[in-house]
Amino acid sequence: MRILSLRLIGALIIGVTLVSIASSWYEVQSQKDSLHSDLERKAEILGESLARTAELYLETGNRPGLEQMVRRFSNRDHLLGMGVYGRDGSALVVTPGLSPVLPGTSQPLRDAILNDHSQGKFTRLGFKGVYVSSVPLYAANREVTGGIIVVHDTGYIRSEIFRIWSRVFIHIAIQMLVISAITILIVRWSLTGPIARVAQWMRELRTGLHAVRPGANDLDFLWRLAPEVAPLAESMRRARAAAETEARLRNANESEWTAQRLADHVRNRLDGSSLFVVSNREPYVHTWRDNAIDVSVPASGLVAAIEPILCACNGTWVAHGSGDADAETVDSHDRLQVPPEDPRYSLRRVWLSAEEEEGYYYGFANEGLWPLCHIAHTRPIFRASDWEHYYNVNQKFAETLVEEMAGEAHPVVLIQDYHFALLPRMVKDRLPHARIAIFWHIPWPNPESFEICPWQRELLDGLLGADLIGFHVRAHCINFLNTVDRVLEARVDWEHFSVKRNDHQSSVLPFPISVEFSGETPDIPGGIDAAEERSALIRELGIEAVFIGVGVDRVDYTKGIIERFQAVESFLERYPSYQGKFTFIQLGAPTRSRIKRYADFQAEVEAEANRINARFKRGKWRPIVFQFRQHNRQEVQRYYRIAHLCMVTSLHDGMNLVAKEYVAARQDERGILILSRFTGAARELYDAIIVNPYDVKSTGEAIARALQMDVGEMIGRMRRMRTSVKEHNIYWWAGSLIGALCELRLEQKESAIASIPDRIPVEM
Ligand code: GDG
Repeated sequence: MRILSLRLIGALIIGVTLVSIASSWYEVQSQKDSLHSDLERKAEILGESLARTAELYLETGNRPGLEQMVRRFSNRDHLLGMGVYGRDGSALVVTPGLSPVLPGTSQPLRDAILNDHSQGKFTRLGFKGVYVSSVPLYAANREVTGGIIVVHDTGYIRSEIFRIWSRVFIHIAIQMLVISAITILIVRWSLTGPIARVAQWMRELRTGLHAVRPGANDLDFLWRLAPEVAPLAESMRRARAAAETEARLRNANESEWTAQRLADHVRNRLDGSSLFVVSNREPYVHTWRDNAIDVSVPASGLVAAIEPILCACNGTWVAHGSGDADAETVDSHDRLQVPPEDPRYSLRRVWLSAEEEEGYYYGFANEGLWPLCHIAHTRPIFRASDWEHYYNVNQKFAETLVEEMAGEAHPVVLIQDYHFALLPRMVKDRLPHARIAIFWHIPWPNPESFEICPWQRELLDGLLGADLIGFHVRAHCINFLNTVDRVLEARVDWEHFSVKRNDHQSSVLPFPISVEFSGETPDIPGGIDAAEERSALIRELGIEAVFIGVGVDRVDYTKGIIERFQAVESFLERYPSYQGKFTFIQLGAPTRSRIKRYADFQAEVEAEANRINARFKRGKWRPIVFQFRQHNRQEVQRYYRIAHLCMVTSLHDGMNLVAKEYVAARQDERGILILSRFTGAARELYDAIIVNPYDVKSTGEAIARALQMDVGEMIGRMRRMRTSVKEHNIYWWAGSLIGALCELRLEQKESAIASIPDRIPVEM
């Protein structure tokens, strides 16, 4: 930095000095010219006037007068002296001391006499600069009788020029000082300071201290560097956290699953094979915002679990390109490398027309299969046109996958969810050597419910193209096997939980999904007091409350939101002392609003909240706060951290991640989970208060029980639930699923059973 300062200062000084000297030189020159012409004019006037006087003296023969004049005008006002000469150049009278240097034969005098014209010339007399002017002398008859020489000392002009240059050099010196000072200050403030702070930040990150990110101003100066530094810093932080966790686990001899462990495990299992993941929703969405392209990651545990695997094995994720700027960010093969800040795997986007999306996604998947699989008393709608789109879109994904897998000796395919029931068969028929798993995230109903679907055979046959079919819980596996048994010609092996159809075997196994669990995630700042944070949040909401309950859901009719509100109403009725004290906050993310049933349901939820609020509210207190908008992950975490209780009252749910997220967020081991028995999570989180959401009154009682629970019991329950989620986190889920799929491939059937997760939840 010192060298940079010196260079900057040197360059500025040289530049400014050159400019100053050039402009001063120009100024000096014009000043000099003006002094010269001033002197010429003065000398001419004086010469003329002295000549006229001398002529008079000569005419009258008054020599003493002439001598007196010469004496008087010598050595005054820059005048060195003068001489009066005859026509032949003989000196008549000359200032004493000048006669040796002013001969009558001097060129200017001769020129003046001969040409009958005054002459002037700047010259030197010895070391002295002088101006010599010569004027002819006339007789009365206008004949030239001689000449007069007047000599001015030009030393005063040199002094003046010297003075100007001195002033210029003083100015330049002052400028140099000022420029140096300003440059040093600018370098300090704008360069050295920010760089030192960023360096300090990097040092803290490297050494693992609590790193304080420099302010926006510092990073603003390093704007080109900032986008690189921030992810680098984040990667370092993550790498350090992962390494610390690994070390901790090694020391504690624990076997907690981490992203790193999952990546190693899967890389091992894949043994060089490539992994292909298919889902409807993509992991990165590009959208236009303020004339710039913005990239976002949909809030989903799936991305967290799948991404480390794909990064580790350089895999491919195939998904619907749904962002309005998605097309602008792919290459000519509709691919792009992600994550954007550290590209490690390929995202292949599949484009769907508005009609295809309407029929396949909104229609068949969400108006047909979703209510069909969730027994939540909403009638499924099956339209032939939707089915056609569903079939065609599955076909489109199959073609894309086959294209992506071209030349792969042992591709491994992991298909996500009910949007792609037909895909396993479509891919298996074309690439029999591919190992295919599909994970069904929603429940599988009993055969009687499923058989109302006009295309039940096609769906089952499509799914049975997979080598492995995963559900959250064993009960859904059993329902699926029962459905197959009833509908298709296939051999169901109840001992091994598998189906053999046309010589192809599919294992049907439970893999209970989970969430990330980390002692300290970046979203959860340590050391924040829940009570303080709760008071702050209550203030922000502009309400008054002492006890807080929270619910976090997409506003979906399967989630039991209305039943939950009614349970709050029942609780307040039966425990009036909590009126004015207990507030239930529902974070409701808008979802599938284009479907009429969803739009109606969202209005019903709003109306129910309003009805209950109108009945009980007083002052600033309200029993229900319904926030119908998407919240970001940090906001959701904040609500989890401050809530005395969390309510998950789904009427039917494959797993329900909110229940596990609430548990994972409670580092303080406080808080009570009220959990519907109709969720997959209820089969793992025994220490929640398990409720039947259809029984409004007893769900209301559960709220009272939660609020009145002894702290010791609360901590005990939460601690046990946290241990369960920690041991069976999202990485464990992904590791088990892919591990099982890879085992199937290597040793077929027997090994698949060997790799079933060691803790299959007990059937209800
Ligand atoms: C299916 C199955 C199964 C909700 N609102 C906001 C928000 N969320 C997040 C929650 C949670 C996720 O959405 C919802 O998880 P659920 O498990 O309740 O699931 P579904 O969307 O119905 O998903 C379900 C799941 O697949 C996984 O297999 O468990 O049974 O139905 O993570 O936190 N997230 C943010 N803002 C919100 O407003 N950021």
